[in-house]
Amino acid sequence: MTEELIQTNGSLQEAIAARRTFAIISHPDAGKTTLTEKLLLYGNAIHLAGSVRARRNQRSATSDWMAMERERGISITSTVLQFPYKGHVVNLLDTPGHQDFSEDTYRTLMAADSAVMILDAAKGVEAQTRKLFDVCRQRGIPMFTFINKMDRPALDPLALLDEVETVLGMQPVPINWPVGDGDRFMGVYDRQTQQVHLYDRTVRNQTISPETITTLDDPRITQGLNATQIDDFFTNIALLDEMGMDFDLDAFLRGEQTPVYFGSALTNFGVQLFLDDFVRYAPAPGAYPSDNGRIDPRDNEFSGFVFKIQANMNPKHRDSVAFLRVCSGRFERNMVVNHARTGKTMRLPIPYKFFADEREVVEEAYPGDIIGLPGNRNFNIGDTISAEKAFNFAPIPRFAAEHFARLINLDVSKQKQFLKGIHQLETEGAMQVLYEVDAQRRDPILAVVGVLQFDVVKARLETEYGVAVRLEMLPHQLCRFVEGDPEEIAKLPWRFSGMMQTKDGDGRLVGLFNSEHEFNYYREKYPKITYKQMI
Ligand SMILES: Nc1nc2c(ncn2[C@@H]2O[C@H](COP(=O)(O)OP(=O)(O)OP(=O)(O)O)[C@@H](O)[C@H]2O)c(=O)[nH]1
Ligand SMILES: [Mg+2]
Repeated sequence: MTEELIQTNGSLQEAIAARRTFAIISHPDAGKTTLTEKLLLYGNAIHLAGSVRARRNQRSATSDWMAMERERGISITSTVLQFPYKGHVVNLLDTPGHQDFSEDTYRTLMAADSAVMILDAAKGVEAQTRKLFDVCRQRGIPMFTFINKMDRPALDPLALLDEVETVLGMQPVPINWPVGDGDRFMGVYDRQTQQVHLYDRTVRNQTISPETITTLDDPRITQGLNATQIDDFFTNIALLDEMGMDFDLDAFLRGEQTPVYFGSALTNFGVQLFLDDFVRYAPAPGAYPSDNGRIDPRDNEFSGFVFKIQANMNPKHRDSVAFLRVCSGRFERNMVVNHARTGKTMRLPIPYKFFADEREVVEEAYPGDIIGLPGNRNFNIGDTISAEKAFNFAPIPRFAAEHFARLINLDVSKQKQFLKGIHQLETEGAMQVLYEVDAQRRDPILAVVGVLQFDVVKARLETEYGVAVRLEMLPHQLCRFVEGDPEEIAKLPWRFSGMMQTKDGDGRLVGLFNSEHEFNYYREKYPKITYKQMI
């Protein structure tokens, strides 16, 4: 596990100033998990980097710990990793890129003070990157850009910058510039120090890449490049200076500028330069809005909110863990806190610090830190806990489900496990659970944002709860809370049209509609009924 965290027995202010809490976001496959792994390598938190899709006898990536993630080589759920680096405490959140899991990514972004957006150098700004970028914009958090996979044939770096500017409407400021690309990607030129960092590759890219630091007149820089590449490189770096593309920390913190780093997470080129700048420029933990005003991290009263719940992370610990972002004050083990939603108080005897699926009990935590609270404590995503006054941080919205399926337990003798499993997965926000009203069958109906969530629920019920299930897809595409006079609601042609009346866990009526078109038709025809978005 990680080396001991820097002892911050000093003031709360010092502890806050040392913290950097950020999420890595991008379109699927741009290299978030690979970069995470390499940041851990350079942060000395792991000694050998694993790969996302590991071959037998080879390490796999630390942050993709779930069996299905390792089998498919994709991230399904976000992962929390904490490690010390050069006098700072870094809290890193690796997120899934696939849009079917975007609700998880969204929740995780709520816990971050800044984000690193990764672009694939051959693809530029992709659809999902744009959506996640919008979320970061709404939260107003500053963003770094890492242009990854430079070890493959890449788009022209200037064209990539142009795309960031036009598509995302943010001024990109290249902090470094690539020397070559593809097989001829030698390293990067650091515009601030005017030094060139040339790297050598290592066996399976598992260890830190040896680096040569030199100046622009070193003939080794151009050895591997052809005449056009040499010409482009020198023309471009001169052009960037002429264009006055200089980094302005305040503009970055306001979200107007994004510093851009070129590199390759796979071969480790440019990773350390990025990490060093990251701890230097990324903001320390900021204030959060609540129904009790903005909560400043320097406030002496401890407070935080749950942004993620996850069970069965490690075969040794099959418990459910609520992940809490500390927002203000100092958290201490055994503290008694208010749980605003239930109005109860509780003691927190076992707070954990997480490193993917590994955990360690901590005695204290500070704003920006993420702690795991184990045991079934009736936590829901979005819950606030605080040491003195009870209040609520701004709620975390839910996404509207667009896919529905009946979930059938194939082994009746496992009914208890089945119910336990779906209750847990629903608490985690892996899906929403509905029950058909007046139906003969009591099979739950799962409502999800993306169909891959069905696969995850099925696989997790099988591996974590030992229950075999079958999913029966339903044709519905949209759901709404339906409210109003029951007689009026009964007039809707539920059976005739194939629409479905269901109830959620709180007993609220949820209508499933076959299409947006159908929904709009009935909404106009039965105006006395109120339809509410599930968000
Ligand atoms: N050539 C090259 N391949 C890379 C680089 N970074 C990542 N990859 C590969 O790209 C694939 C996807 O990488 P991941 O790190 O899993 O990407 P991700 O963004 O975490 O993907 P999701 O979490 O599923 O969205 C893997 O096969 C990586 O080995 C890079 O710098 N160069
Ligand atoms: Mg990943």
